[in-house]
Amino acid sequence: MERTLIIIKPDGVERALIGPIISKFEQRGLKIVGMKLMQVSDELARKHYAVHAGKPFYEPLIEYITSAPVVVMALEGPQAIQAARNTIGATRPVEAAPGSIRGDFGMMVGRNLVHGSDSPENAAAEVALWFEPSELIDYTRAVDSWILE
Ligand code: IDP
Ligand code: MG
Repeated sequence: MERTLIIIKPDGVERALIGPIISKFEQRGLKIVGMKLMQVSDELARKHYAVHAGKPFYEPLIEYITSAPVVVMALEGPQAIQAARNTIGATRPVEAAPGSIRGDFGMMVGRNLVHGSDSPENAAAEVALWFEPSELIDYTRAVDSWILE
Protein backbone atom coordinates (compact mmCIF):
# COMPACT_ATOMS: atom_id res chain seq x y z
CA MET A 1 0.00 0.00 0.00
CA GLU A 2 1.15 3.53 -0.76
CA ARG A 3 -0.01 6.93 0.39
CA THR A 4 0.22 10.05 -1.76
CA LEU A 5 -0.34 13.75 -1.14
CA ILE A 6 -2.91 15.51 -3.32
CA ILE A 7 -3.66 19.24 -3.34
CA ILE A 8 -6.69 20.75 -5.06
CA LYS A 9 -5.09 24.08 -5.93
CA PRO A 10 -6.80 27.49 -5.56
CA ASP A 11 -8.25 27.42 -9.09
CA GLY A 12 -9.96 24.10 -8.33
CA VAL A 13 -11.50 25.55 -5.16
CA GLU A 14 -12.50 28.88 -6.74
CA ARG A 15 -14.00 27.20 -9.82
CA ALA A 16 -16.23 24.97 -7.63
CA LEU A 17 -14.43 21.85 -8.86
CA ILE A 18 -13.65 20.36 -5.43
CA GLY A 19 -16.45 17.81 -5.79
CA PRO A 20 -15.73 16.72 -9.38
CA ILE A 21 -11.99 16.45 -8.63
CA ILE A 22 -12.50 14.37 -5.47
CA SER A 23 -14.96 12.20 -7.44
CA LYS A 24 -12.27 11.27 -9.98
CA PHE A 25 -10.08 9.87 -7.19
CA GLU A 26 -13.00 8.26 -5.30
CA GLN A 27 -14.40 6.61 -8.42
CA ARG A 28 -10.94 5.27 -9.27
CA GLY A 29 -10.94 3.46 -5.93
CA LEU A 30 -8.32 5.49 -4.09
CA LYS A 31 -9.17 5.76 -0.39
CA ILE A 32 -9.18 9.17 1.31
CA VAL A 33 -7.25 8.79 4.59
CA GLY A 34 -6.83 12.52 5.30
CA MET A 35 -8.57 15.67 4.02
CA LYS A 36 -8.80 19.36 4.95
CA LEU A 37 -9.47 22.84 3.56
CA MET A 38 -6.71 25.30 4.35
CA GLN A 39 -5.11 28.60 3.44
CA VAL A 40 -1.47 27.86 2.56
CA SER A 41 1.15 30.08 4.20
CA ASP A 42 4.04 31.48 2.20
CA GLU A 43 6.38 29.39 4.40
CA LEU A 44 4.58 26.10 3.72
CA ALA A 45 4.33 26.88 -0.01
CA ARG A 46 8.09 27.43 -0.22
CA LYS A 47 8.82 24.21 1.69
CA HIS A 48 6.48 22.17 -0.50
CA TYR A 49 7.89 23.57 -3.76
CA ALA A 50 11.53 23.85 -2.59
CA VAL A 51 12.67 21.63 -5.48
CA HIS A 52 11.52 24.34 -7.93
CA ALA A 53 13.25 27.28 -6.14
CA GLY A 54 15.13 29.45 -8.63
CA LYS A 55 13.14 28.32 -11.68
CA PRO A 56 11.41 31.10 -13.68
CA PHE A 57 7.93 29.90 -12.64
CA TYR A 58 8.80 29.55 -8.93
CA GLU A 59 7.58 32.95 -7.62
CA PRO A 60 4.35 32.85 -9.69
CA LEU A 61 3.83 29.29 -8.41
CA ILE A 62 4.12 30.43 -4.77
CA GLU A 63 1.70 33.28 -5.51
CA TYR A 64 -0.73 30.84 -7.21
CA ILE A 65 -0.78 28.22 -4.45
CA THR A 66 -1.25 30.85 -1.70
CA SER A 67 -3.87 32.92 -3.61
CA ALA A 68 -7.01 31.18 -2.19
CA PRO A 69 -7.75 28.12 -0.04
CA VAL A 70 -6.72 24.63 -1.13
CA VAL A 71 -8.04 21.17 -0.27
CA VAL A 72 -5.31 18.77 0.81
CA MET A 73 -5.81 15.02 0.76
CA ALA A 74 -3.81 11.93 1.60
CA LEU A 75 -4.93 9.06 -0.64
CA GLU A 76 -4.15 5.39 -0.11
CA GLY A 77 -4.07 2.41 -2.44
CA PRO A 78 -1.82 -0.04 -4.25
CA GLN A 79 0.59 2.07 -6.36
CA ALA A 80 -1.44 5.09 -5.25
CA ILE A 81 1.28 7.54 -6.35
CA GLN A 82 1.25 6.43 -10.01
CA ALA A 83 -2.51 5.87 -10.05
CA ALA A 84 -3.12 9.41 -8.77
CA ARG A 85 -0.58 10.95 -11.19
CA ASN A 86 -2.35 9.24 -14.10
CA THR A 87 -5.74 10.43 -12.89
CA ILE A 88 -4.34 13.97 -12.59
CA GLY A 89 -2.79 13.93 -16.09
CA ALA A 90 0.25 15.59 -17.65
CA THR A 91 1.67 18.78 -16.08
CA ARG A 92 0.61 20.81 -19.13
CA PRO A 93 -3.16 20.44 -19.45
CA VAL A 94 -3.08 20.57 -23.28
CA GLU A 95 -0.97 17.40 -23.14
CA ALA A 96 -3.16 15.73 -20.49
CA ALA A 97 -5.37 12.86 -21.67
CA PRO A 98 -9.12 13.42 -21.85
CA GLY A 99 -10.65 11.85 -18.76
CA SER A 100 -7.80 13.03 -16.55
CA ILE A 101 -8.46 15.97 -14.22
CA ARG A 102 -6.17 18.36 -16.08
CA GLY A 103 -7.36 17.00 -19.45
CA ASP A 104 -11.00 17.57 -18.55
CA PHE A 105 -10.79 20.82 -16.58
CA GLY A 106 -7.53 22.63 -17.46
CA MET A 107 -6.01 24.83 -20.15
CA MET A 108 -2.66 26.19 -18.87
CA VAL A 109 0.30 24.89 -16.86
CA GLY A 110 0.11 27.71 -14.33
CA ARG A 111 -3.56 26.84 -13.60
CA ASN A 112 -3.40 23.05 -13.63
CA LEU A 113 -5.76 22.45 -10.72
CA VAL A 114 -4.09 19.65 -8.78
CA HIS A 115 -0.81 18.54 -7.22
CA GLY A 116 0.15 14.89 -6.75
CA SER A 117 3.35 13.46 -5.26
CA ASP A 118 5.73 12.02 -7.85
CA SER A 119 7.73 9.34 -5.96
CA PRO A 120 7.51 7.24 -2.78
CA GLU A 121 10.18 9.41 -1.11
CA ASN A 122 8.42 12.67 -1.96
CA ALA A 123 5.01 11.23 -1.08
CA ALA A 124 6.18 10.27 2.41
CA ALA A 125 7.82 13.67 2.94
CA GLU A 126 4.80 15.58 1.59
CA VAL A 127 2.21 13.65 3.62
CA ALA A 128 4.32 14.37 6.73
CA LEU A 129 4.67 18.06 5.77
CA TRP A 130 0.92 18.63 5.29
CA PHE A 131 -0.66 16.31 7.89
CA GLU A 132 -0.22 15.59 11.58
CA PRO A 133 -0.20 11.81 12.23
CA SER A 134 -3.49 12.21 14.16
CA GLU A 135 -5.17 13.64 11.03
CA LEU A 136 -4.58 10.42 9.05
CA ILE A 137 -7.23 7.78 9.58
CA ASP A 138 -6.87 4.02 9.19
CA TYR A 139 -10.13 2.37 8.21
CA THR A 140 -11.53 -0.35 5.99
CA ARG A 141 -14.28 0.42 3.50
CA ALA A 142 -17.01 -2.18 3.08
CA VAL A 143 -16.43 -1.91 -0.68
CA ASP A 144 -12.67 -2.57 -0.49
CA SER A 145 -12.94 -6.25 -1.49
CA TRP A 146 -14.62 -5.12 -4.75
CA ILE A 147 -11.73 -2.75 -5.56
CA LEU A 148 -8.69 -4.58 -4.17
CA GLU A 149 -7.92 -8.21 -5.08
P1 IDP B 1 3.61 18.44 -11.56
O1 IDP B 1 2.66 19.28 -10.74
O2 IDP B 1 2.90 17.80 -12.73
O3 IDP B 1 4.39 17.43 -10.74
P2 IDP B 1 6.08 20.00 -11.69
O4 IDP B 1 7.03 19.95 -12.83
O5 IDP B 1 6.48 19.33 -10.41
O6 IDP B 1 4.67 19.44 -12.23
O7 IDP B 1 5.76 21.54 -11.42
C1 IDP B 1 5.08 21.94 -10.25
C2 IDP B 1 4.01 22.94 -10.63
O8 IDP B 1 4.65 24.13 -11.06
C3 IDP B 1 3.11 22.54 -11.80
O9 IDP B 1 2.04 21.70 -11.41
C4 IDP B 1 2.63 23.89 -12.27
O10 IDP B 1 1.59 24.40 -11.41
C5 IDP B 1 3.87 24.74 -12.07
N1 IDP B 1 4.68 24.80 -13.30
C6 IDP B 1 5.52 23.86 -13.76
N2 IDP B 1 6.11 24.26 -14.92
C7 IDP B 1 5.60 25.48 -15.17
C8 IDP B 1 5.80 26.42 -16.24
O11 IDP B 1 6.56 26.20 -17.19
N3 IDP B 1 5.08 27.59 -16.13
C9 IDP B 1 4.23 27.87 -15.11
N4 IDP B 1 4.02 27.01 -14.10
C10 IDP B 1 4.68 25.83 -14.13
MG1 MG C 1 5.77 17.77 -9.22
